Amino acid sequence: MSVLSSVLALGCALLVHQAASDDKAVSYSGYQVWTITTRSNEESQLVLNLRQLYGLDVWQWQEFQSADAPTDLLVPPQLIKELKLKLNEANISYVVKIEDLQSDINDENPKANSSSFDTKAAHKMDWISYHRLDDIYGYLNYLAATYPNLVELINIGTSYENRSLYLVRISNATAPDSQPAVWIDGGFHAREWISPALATYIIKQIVEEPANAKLLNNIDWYIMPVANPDGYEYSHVRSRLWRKTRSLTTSARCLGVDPNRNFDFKWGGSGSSSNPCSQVFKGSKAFSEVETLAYSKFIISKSKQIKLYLTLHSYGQKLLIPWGYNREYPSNFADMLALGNCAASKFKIFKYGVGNKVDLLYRAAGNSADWAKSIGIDYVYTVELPTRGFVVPASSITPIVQDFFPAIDVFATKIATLKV
Ligand code: 0X9
Ligand code: ZN
Repeated sequence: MSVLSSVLALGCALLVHQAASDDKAVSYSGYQVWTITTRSNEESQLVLNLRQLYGLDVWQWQEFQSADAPTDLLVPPQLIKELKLKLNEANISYVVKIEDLQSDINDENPKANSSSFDTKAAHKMDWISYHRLDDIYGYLNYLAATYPNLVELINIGTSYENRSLYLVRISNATAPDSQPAVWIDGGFHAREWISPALATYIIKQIVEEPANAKLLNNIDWYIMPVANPDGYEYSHVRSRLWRKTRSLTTSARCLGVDPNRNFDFKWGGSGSSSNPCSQVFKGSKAFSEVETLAYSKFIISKSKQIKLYLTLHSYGQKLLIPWGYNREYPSNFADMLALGNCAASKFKIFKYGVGNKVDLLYRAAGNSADWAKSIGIDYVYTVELPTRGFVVPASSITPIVQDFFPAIDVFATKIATLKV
């Protein structure tokens, strides 16, 4: 094992985060996010050592790029002084990206619940605020009831904490499973609130905007806006930075599995951890989580049809192509890259990087997109949306989702030509 990979393994294993007491939300008062820019392998190594030493939550980093590679770190108030000193000593530059995370959290969602005052509205969904699961499911229900010939609400199972796992099928086909299909999900990682917002926006555009009717020609859409509902709700009411599921583990202190390390392809490899307290905990076995198991069973049941798989995450402004377990490329990589570049060329406000997951980020064995590719889906992408962190003012939702939507047309045009 190289020095780098042994440090990485340790770094992942030692990640710590705040636990919420039963009734109170976790406070991030005084917490900062720093962007550290390393200019050499030595500097990257030092930052990795610091991550490991202090058990820091890393929000974003690149494993194999040393030149000017930014790392975003969450710095607890009690470590600010010491870490500053360490970085200054090593002559490593950094900027404070977020001065006080709690004030960002307080300002993030000012209109929350405001639409619920309108008791006559058929649903409470909009794209000027982040919504709780009830509002999102209420909207899916509303669509299924209002457009019964187009939208079917599908319950694929129940979460660990007993919430329904819902997705919608949008199709105007008369014969079932006769045409190519697109899969889109959001809300894998609980704290990445922009992703359910985009998934629901895409649903709205396809179902409710007559100008987009062409997207229904020859394509079935399967869209699951909240793949990890327990984590999503927990991130709303208890701990804004929650990422994982909420299942019990062998550690009484640390709950939850990273759903994006829990899939049955190269499960347990690099970039995942066997420590339940880690943010990238792989779980006790592949598909240990009821959510990932139900999700995988449904996708397998449609695997002949599904030609495009998009899993929406934040953040990083990137369109990522498998494999992610190792620095390797599937046989149709060039084809996926060409389509990805074509889709990304539609973005006007945000410039996305398009490329292999490990080249642009890091290794992450057991991730869902690798699994989707491994079962034979042709075009597979992980989207890292263009936010500046996990906590993003709700006023940013509209520009981000509107900028993204034209890419859907590019993907659809390609997929509609494929044979089932
Ligand atoms: O680490 C992840 O699961 C994804 N990033 S996130 O910040 N949304 O958690 C990235 C998964 C992409 N796959 C690889 N980098 N291998
Ligand atoms: Zn994510």
